[in-house]
Amino acid sequence: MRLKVFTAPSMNEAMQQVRQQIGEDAIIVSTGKNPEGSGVTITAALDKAEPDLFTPKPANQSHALTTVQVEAEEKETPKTIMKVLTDALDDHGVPDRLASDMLRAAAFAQTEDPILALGAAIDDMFSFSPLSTQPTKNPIMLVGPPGSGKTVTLAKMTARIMLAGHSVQAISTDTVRAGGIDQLSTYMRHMKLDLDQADSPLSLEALLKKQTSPAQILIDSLAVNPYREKEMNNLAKLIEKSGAEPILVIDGGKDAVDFESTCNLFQDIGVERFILTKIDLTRRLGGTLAGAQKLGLSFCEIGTKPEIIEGLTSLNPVSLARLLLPRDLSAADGLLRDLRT
Ligand SMILES: Nc1nc2c(ncn2[C@@H]2O[C@H](COP(=O)(O)OP(=O)(O)OP(=O)(O)O)[C@@H](O)[C@H]2O)c(=O)[nH]1
Ligand SMILES: [Mg+2]
Repeated sequence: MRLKVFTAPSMNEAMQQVRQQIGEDAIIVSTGKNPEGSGVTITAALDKAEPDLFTPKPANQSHALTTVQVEAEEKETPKTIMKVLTDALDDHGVPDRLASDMLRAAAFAQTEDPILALGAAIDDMFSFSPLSTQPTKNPIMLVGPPGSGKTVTLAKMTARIMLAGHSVQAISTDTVRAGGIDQLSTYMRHMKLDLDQADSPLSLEALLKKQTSPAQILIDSLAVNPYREKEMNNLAKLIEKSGAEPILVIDGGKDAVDFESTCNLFQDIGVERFILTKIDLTRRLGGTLAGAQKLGLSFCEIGTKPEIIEGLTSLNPVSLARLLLPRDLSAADGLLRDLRT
């Protein structure tokens, strides 16, 4: 592991030195004011394959280090902000290249608060498009693979919109699966709403043409296997005939390849943002981050619990940073509690 300290008048110039001398793969270990004068310092490592150097060692432990390494190691005690971020991204299985880019962007934030630094990096590198608080002109259709949480998410959205004082027209197109209609109509009955049904693109189109009230129209869809062309074509027709915005509902915890290939197929039928469900069951978000960033998909909302009331939360760069930083269950529970308030 090679560590090197770079000193420059500004963070920008120091980062340029890092890039020139170590390259794009440099891992930023710490940043801060130059303790010996004006300007800033960045401590960078070539890779993170040998984490031992990052762990503070007992003072009497002897080991051969270069002057630069000793200097850098002294600065790493106690745990630096960059060490906190490196560990968090590593724990989430964020692919090395993306983690390195995120750390670099976090270093630019020039803050000692890990949440703000990571939030700034996320703000630079990811996009967010939460659900509108007002009814949208076009219907919203929730789409996704089997069991991802489409129907429950639709019920959560309905509850949230109604609590905000707006009306909702819910339509199910899941007329094939046994119990598909029953599940949603039960939720709707609890909210004293009727559920409309459409069993084909044409019947959906006809139903929507009759709609005159300013209600938010929410459409539940039949699960599709994104790798089956016929199923995706049927879904594409429903989207086309309804003029709805398709929002992908997908559960967390997939690896980067699975997440990206699934999302990519839904992108082909018009998806631009996704709701990430079952966050309460998910411990690693590296695959989601990698896929979202690569495809340019926007984070929309997260499903934080199976219950309908307050089970859906909007995300922004800082709340995503907070979601990434805690590792243990109790910390994550605390975070989810915070997110809901
Ligand atoms: N823990 C947890 N469970 C959730 C969440 N969202 C949905 N679920 C559960 O996931 C299961 C599937 O949810 P559904 O809403 O029926 O999923 P779906 O995508 O409509 O399923 P199909 O229509 O069969 O494709 C149910 O048991 C839900 O309670 C969540 O955010 N957290
Ligand atoms: Mg469903």
